[in-house]
Amino acid sequence: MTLTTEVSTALQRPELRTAIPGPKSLKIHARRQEAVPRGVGCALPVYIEQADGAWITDVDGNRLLDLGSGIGVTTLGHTQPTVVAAAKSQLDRVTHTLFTVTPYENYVRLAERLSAHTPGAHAKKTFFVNSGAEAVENAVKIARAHTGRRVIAALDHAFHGRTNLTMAMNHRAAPYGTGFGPFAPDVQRVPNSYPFRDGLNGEQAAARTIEYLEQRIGVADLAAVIAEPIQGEGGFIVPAPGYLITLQKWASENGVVFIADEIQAGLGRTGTWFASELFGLVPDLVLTAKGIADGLPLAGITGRAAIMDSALPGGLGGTFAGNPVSIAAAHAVFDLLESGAPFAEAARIEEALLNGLGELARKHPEVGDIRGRGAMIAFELTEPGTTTPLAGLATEIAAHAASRGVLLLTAGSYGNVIRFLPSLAVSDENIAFALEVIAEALASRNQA
Ligand code: PLZ
Repeated sequence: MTLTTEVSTALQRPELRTAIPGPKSLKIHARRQEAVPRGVGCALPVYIEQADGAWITDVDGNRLLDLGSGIGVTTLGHTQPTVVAAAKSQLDRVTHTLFTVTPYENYVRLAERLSAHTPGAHAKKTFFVNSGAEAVENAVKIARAHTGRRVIAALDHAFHGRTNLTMAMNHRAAPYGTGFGPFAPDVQRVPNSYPFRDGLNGEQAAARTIEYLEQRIGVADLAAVIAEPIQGEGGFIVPAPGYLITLQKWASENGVVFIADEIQAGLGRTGTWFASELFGLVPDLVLTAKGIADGLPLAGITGRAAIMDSALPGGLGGTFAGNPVSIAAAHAVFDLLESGAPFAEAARIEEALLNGLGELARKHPEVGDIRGRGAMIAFELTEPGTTTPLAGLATEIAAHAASRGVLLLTAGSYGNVIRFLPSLAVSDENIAFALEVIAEALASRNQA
């Protein structure tokens, strides 16, 4: 199994030829400001020409260590050779017919594979759409059709997308919802479990959530509860043990569909096929996207067969939904995952990051919380000994890392989280370098 190319494995540190961003990137960026609206944000204005494994090469010839993987998409590495080969070979055969007009077998086979690998041995069905937000939208349609109920409950600190329905489900108004209303009705948010901030154990946090569900919404109107098993944009919040399973049990006793949004956490990212497994969950519906095709657009909705068949024929789909090239790439991803090797890499990365960050926290009390699983690890920056967010420090660390050739993403409802979402091709040496660079940023703050 190859997760890396020869070139990328050889590289231990970024290779910088210019300041970051370099002159060519800056020129393109100036054009972009004229051509593209500012609402399309930009974490780091380096313009990319080529990418392999955990490395991105920009137009100025700088090779940067990518610890974000396009927000958790190229989990098996950029331009992973078997994925690229599968997509190329599919391109030569057929690129589009539309599955709902004249279907193709690779769609059916991927549906079988996703149904086989999602948690639970019950009968399942799967269909495909183009993006994570679309997967969430479709899960809501199905849950409503199945239950005959209206309301969808999402958790505090959640992120589910940028469409009209999903932006009503996000925790943060700015920038995701501000000015974009009116919002979809019958979406309610309820408290989550956030051990670092609420100090509640799983039972207590679940009791609080359930009280909101019962009193504010009422079971008679509640179609579904949707949860990211580990919250992504919210800052890799790992719920207290027992929280999610208690919530799932309550949902199943009350005829409420339990939806796991595995869009960021699923498909090998946390060292298991699905993050749900870490919490013993068997969700009614499981949503996948991002890493499913290692960079090609695709998303899946998998669920109990009886629930999935609630929509009328023609009620689900979309022109590009289940594109054959994306699906071919996804089969290569599944082949790699079935080999088991990616899970071992995720476990290795978890160990390297948790050890390194633990050391960092001992020297720098601003590192208030370290959490996550597998190659989905984050730390939250707070005033020492408190939960007061230090958002500016997260921005400073990311900016310093960028100047040293390491692409780090921030996250969190308070903007004070640094998250690692590397590809599984990242080496221990790469991680050590990234941690060194973060330590530099923290040390320069202490001197200031
Ligand atoms: N659910 C859990 O993480 C996308 C957002 C990037 P789409 N997260 C990255 C950005 O700033 O737009 C995401 C997610 C979870 C749903 C989504 C939405 O997936 O493929 O971006 O629509």
